[in-house]
Amino acid sequence: MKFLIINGPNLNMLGLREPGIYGDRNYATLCALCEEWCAAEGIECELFQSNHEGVIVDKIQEAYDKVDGIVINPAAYTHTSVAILDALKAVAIPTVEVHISKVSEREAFRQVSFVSYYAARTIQGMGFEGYGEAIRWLKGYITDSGN
Ligand code: CA2
Repeated sequence: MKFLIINGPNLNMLGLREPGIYGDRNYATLCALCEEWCAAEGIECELFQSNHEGVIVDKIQEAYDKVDGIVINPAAYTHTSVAILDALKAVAIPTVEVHISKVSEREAFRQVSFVSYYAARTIQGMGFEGYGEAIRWLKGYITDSGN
């Protein structure tokens, strides 16, 4: 089983600012943890980060027929991007949306998610551990549904 883990704009800056919201660990630590969590489940994983909407759309399209599951934190594009939603729908790969912070308790604009219209589950407010929860849950979802 292979997962693609996508992180959107500014997540490469984790740990540098706003530790009260996103914690004090950096993006390299998040990647190492995701690799560990996937390895523990016997899942091959590819990590990808981009600050550009079209590049994320291209990456999702390239995953068609090559990847079994997608874990995505679209960051700010969560709240604006119909293009990322449409790309996920186009490739029809089982997907979990993750947010480090509890977006439902933040500004009104963060409470809108286009990606949620497609994602099988949204995990928020669990910090980095939310990616681990997403990886384990998505494996079970794919296995149980024969996806
Ligand atoms: O809680 C999340 O994971 C978010 O997806 C993170 C995004 C934000 O736009 C979403 O509303 C919620 C922000 C990503 C990174 O932002 C940073 C800000 C300052 C310093 C480092 C990263």
